[in-house]
Amino acid sequence: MTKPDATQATQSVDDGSLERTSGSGRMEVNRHLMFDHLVLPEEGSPRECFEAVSRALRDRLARRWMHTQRTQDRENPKRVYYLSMEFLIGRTLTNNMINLGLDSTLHDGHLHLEHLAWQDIVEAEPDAGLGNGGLGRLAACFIESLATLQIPSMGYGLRYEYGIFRQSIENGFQIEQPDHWLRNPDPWEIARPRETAMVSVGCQFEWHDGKLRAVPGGCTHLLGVPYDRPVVGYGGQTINTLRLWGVGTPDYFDFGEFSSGDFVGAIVDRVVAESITRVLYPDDSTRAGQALRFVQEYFLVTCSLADILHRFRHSNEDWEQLPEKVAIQLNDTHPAMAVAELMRVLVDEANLGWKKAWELTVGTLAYTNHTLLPEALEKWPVQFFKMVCPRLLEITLEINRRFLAEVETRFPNDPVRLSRMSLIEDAGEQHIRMANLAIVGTHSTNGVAQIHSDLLRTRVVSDFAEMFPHRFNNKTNGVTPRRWLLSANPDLASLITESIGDAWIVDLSELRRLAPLAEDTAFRQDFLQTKQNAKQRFCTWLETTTGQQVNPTSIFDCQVKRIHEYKRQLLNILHVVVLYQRLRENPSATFPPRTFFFAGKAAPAYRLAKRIIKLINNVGQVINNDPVSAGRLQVVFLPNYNVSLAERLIPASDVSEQISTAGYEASGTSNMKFMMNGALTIGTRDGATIEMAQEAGEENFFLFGLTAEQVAESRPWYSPRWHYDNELETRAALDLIFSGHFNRDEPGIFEPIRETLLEQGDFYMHLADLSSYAATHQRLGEIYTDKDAWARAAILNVAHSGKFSSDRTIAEYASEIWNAVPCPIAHELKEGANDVKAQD
Ligand code: 26V
Repeated sequence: MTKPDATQATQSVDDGSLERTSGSGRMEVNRHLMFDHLVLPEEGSPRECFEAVSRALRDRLARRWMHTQRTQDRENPKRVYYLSMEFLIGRTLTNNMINLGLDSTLHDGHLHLEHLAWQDIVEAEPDAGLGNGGLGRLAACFIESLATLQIPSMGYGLRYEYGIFRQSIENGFQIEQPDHWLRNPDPWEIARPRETAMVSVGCQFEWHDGKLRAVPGGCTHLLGVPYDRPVVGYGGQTINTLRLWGVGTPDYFDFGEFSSGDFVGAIVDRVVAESITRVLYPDDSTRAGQALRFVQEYFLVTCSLADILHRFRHSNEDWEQLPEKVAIQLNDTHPAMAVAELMRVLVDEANLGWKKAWELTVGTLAYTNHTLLPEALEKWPVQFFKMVCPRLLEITLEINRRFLAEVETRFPNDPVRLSRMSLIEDAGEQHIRMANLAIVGTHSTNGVAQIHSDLLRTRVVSDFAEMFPHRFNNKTNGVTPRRWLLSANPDLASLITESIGDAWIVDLSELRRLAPLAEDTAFRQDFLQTKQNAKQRFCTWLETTTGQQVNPTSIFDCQVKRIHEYKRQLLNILHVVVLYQRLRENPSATFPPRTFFFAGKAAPAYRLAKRIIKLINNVGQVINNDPVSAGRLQVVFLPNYNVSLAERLIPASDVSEQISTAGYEASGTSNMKFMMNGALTIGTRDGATIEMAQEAGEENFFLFGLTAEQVAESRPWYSPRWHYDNELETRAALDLIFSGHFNRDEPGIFEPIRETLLEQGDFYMHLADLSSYAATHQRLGEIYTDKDAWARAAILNVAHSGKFSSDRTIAEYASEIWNAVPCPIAHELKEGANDVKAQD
């Protein structure tokens, strides 16, 4: 390798167009290694090389990014804002390279960083795990699709210094460790201190000369500092922004106390205030009853609205135009305070008058619901509002007063309805019902799969659907095929492109053209070979990183998602025990070898979910080592499930487990990723799985179990005991588990699970579905041994997965909720050369 010198570096960088990169790409990277890290290229560590490659890439996209923003400013189109407490981004480097069209030019053989494998550089980037699960990952897929569709848009979220906790498994138990993902500087973020927003906390107001004024001394002020991340659309034309807010405190923070002499108190307050964006809440189902979470939500809403309205005012004179120029989507109720905050700005600051302000607020905001679990519907103590944002409480109470008057007019003499629909829950401590506020204060409420939208309308908030039938609609979720197929599974992506061209990358419905190839023997062979290669790659990775060995010819059966009772990992492991029992009773029984992969995190406070993790690990420990099952049944719990692990595992999977109690999984999105990657689904009729089976044809699917209606109907009389008493295999499996077979040295540890299943009514109806689940698995195993039949069904699944692209979902949001259209960005050819020159 030649030694770089500064002259060589600066001379060569002027040929940096996005389209032709190989030679100069190396020099840009070398330059960053030298000037940012003071190391020679051959000495760069994986982390240093990652930063240098990322910075070189960021240099390349900077002009396009600015150009996108300038074009959007000039054209003043309608902009879409996606407000979310979570963005589960994962890694950024590979994704941005692919979307910029640079994947084959910057890495292997071009960078001349021969001392490192490209994969080591990629893996030096930590996952940005700023989300809990599906809701956060959906937000990340959506902003990528918005950029790909060239829709002027921005994501707004929080810059948590600690993302979702790192999970390790010790003696079968989940251990949580902090995820300090920002320990090293992140090349993908750019701080924008000049666009800092001011947030006031705890302000009291008084009327003064007919205007509302903050009472002096009664407020604390926080700063919202924007950190921007580029969101590169496929093709690299549009580069939108994800703006994450970090908290800061002004220099005069708590000056009152400071000057009165309490120096230490003032510093402590500052430290407390600066913790607001420290950590992501790790609970994806039950409301963590903590004021800090409330302040986080308030902080996101006030910073983002101030920023959005500032941008709006910059290009528009008239507030009347707000709904024509701005669409704000609320990702769940987490940012639902936006209803009250937007009213505050329009009434108190713009002096518009209540009626006009309300019309503009409802016209601008829209709300997406992501859960049917009643315990996950947010309710905030009125006391929190009083302490943090008393003006928003006044406004919310006024919204409620006017709304209930309207309800009374429509449905006179129905006090029970009034109390159900009220924004205030009055049982004991008063709470604000955030879902009610979100429905009343927006023009659209959508669910995330057809069944979920239907249940939302007919069961969960039926009073509201009766009141505002036109506001309710469905937007079935989708995932971005760039990350989840093109990038995660390059072999399958190439096979597809060789067969039908590459239009599928931006129009996933093109995959339909694969359907006839399901009958083509050579294609089936290639398809199976691609899967086998992916499995082999996964095994090699697993062995080199953990030492664990897995049989690459076994069926890879995967359930990867948050650990939650309704998702029923317990049903899966019960079935594994049923299979084990069969082998114990009949060691010569034949079935194809299976590996059951589990991965997922349990909320740290969710005791039963953590006990389910322990059960899975203990069952694995015994089954993997028992001569009767070893080599035929294997259970693998992969620790620390995150986006990057999903990208490795999903391409290698044969079977996707989507086995929630019907009526509880709003949509699911990993189900779609598995389908695109050629796994077959075993699942209940729940969430988007129903629509997937409709697309693929039920004959290419393994559906089982009670439907949502049957679950609801049978609740009153359902008896898990009946199944225990009458189903031999069910009883044998439960008896084996609760006899202590899997916990010889840990007596009683699975007692909470026994109680849930057999004493406390088995709320999620595991035992109701176990026998049909086992029978369906039996059929699945038989079909797996018929390679042609399996390949045919898997190809047809891929071919019919087109509907589940987030491009389709976003196009529907754009036309049916936001009324937003693309704003194409024209780039001069070769402007990349100037990009780099400009810095010299
Ligand atoms: C609630 C809370 C409460 C406070 C602490 C933090 C936190 C975080 C999340 C939630 C609500 C989670 C709802 C959710 O994740 N729903 C999932 O959304 C996916 C995308 O629409 C969907 O595919 C899944 O079926 C659904 O469970």
